[in-house]
Amino acid sequence: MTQSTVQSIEALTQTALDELDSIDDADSLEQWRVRFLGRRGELTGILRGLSQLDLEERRQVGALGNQAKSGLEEALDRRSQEISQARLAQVADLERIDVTLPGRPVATGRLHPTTQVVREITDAFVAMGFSIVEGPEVEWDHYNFEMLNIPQGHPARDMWNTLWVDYVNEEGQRPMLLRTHTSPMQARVMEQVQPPVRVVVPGKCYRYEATDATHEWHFYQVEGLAVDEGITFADLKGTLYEFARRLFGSERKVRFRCDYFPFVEPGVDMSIDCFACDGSDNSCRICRGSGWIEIMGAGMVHPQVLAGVGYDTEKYTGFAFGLGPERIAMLKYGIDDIRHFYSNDLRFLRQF
Ligand code: 2NM
Repeated sequence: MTQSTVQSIEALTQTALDELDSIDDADSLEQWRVRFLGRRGELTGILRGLSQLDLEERRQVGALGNQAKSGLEEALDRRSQEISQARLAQVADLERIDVTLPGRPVATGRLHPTTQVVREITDAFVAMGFSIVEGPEVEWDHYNFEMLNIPQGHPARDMWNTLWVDYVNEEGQRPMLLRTHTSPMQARVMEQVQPPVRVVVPGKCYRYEATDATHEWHFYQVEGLAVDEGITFADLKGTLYEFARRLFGSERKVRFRCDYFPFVEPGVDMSIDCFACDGSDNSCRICRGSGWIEIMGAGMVHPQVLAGVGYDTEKYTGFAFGLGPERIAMLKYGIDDIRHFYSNDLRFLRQF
């Protein structure tokens, strides 16, 4: 009896130690502990049978059993430590950063070339005391045309091929449209505030037009307006000259010629001298040998427009101007087709 109990304790200890060697996770380790050392475990089972032995045998086998038990407990502690150390090493390995690897590039966005040029233009006028205001892209005929001295049936309406909103009022008219220029906002400003007024209005405009290299059906405009007592054509010239030098270089010359816009009188267009050639190159891509590049329209605000917003035309005069930022960007960067701006081709956009 004693002999077989001793043998089974030894065999059990050996089995337990053998199995412990192949355990490498905490869950299996706990199962092992329950199986061999738990209250209903195999070693406990053997030791419980001791009560049937006589006193001397019980003492001997009991001592052996306790020895086996503490041996297994030590082995368990050791294995448990080995397992958690291995686990820590594994985690450290996963988290190790190889600082010699090349970095992953962060893809950054950028401002659209139109936005960049719009800001460059408005910055120039802000520096001269103008404020920036913005208005709605869906407008009333009233602000887009009527208030700007372009009544219904006026032949000048043909200058703007309009996209009308499909809304018909009680009189059977379509009074709503996509603004064809940003000037309706100038009318809104004048309606709201008395002079002095100095504003620039950047924004998107729409025209019902076939597109080609120099025409888009939607495009941006920056328009400006200054109204005060004693404003003259000299103020217009000085302001726009300063603008031209700031955008195209301090050595620029400017030229004004007569032009027609129904909301101004007199109306002009302004050109700068060609920065690509001296005007003698008939094949110059920019000026085609003329030596001049037209960059904007302008004029003295028509008294009819001033009166329309309730200004005292005996007291106040003003000048206004309008230009296309895409055209300015095309000149500055040598872009040959306006359609590049809104085709969303990253090969184009990433160049700016
Ligand atoms: C241009 C050319 C000339 C202009 C006029 C006005 C307003 F509202 F004051 F009458 N706003 N913008 C104007 C004048 C615009 O663009 C080529």
